[in-house]
Amino acid sequence: MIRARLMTVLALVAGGLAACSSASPATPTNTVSIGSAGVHLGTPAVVVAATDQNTFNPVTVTVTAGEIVEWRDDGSVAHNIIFADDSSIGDPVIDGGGGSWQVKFTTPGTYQYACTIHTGMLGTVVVTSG
Ligand SMILES: [Cu+2]
Repeated sequence: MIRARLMTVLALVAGGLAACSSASPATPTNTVSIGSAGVHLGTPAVVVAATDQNTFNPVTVTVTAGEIVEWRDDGSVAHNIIFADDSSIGDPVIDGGGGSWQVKFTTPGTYQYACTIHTGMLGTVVVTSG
């Protein structure tokens, strides 16, 4: 009985490790629709504030594949959004005073991004399969 339980635990651990090692790094290439500044794709599932304190708030957001994330800058400092795995899809500038930008994420994964204007201004979008 004890041995059977131990085997179950080991199997769960092994399964967890296998799931981790098989996950390839998420790359945004060809997985998103990009709205240029001021052009909206639709109603966002979540809005991330780019703040005058040089933070993204919330730092990490989770959406379901197909949903839209909007970045919005209601402060006075301009920011940008550059994705770690593909800088070509980023937005060069989101102006303060209500500037915004949207991305529709269509592929599950973890997408890390940064504002390259401000060192350490980082954020993550987690896209689940729903
Ligand atoms: Cu910034």
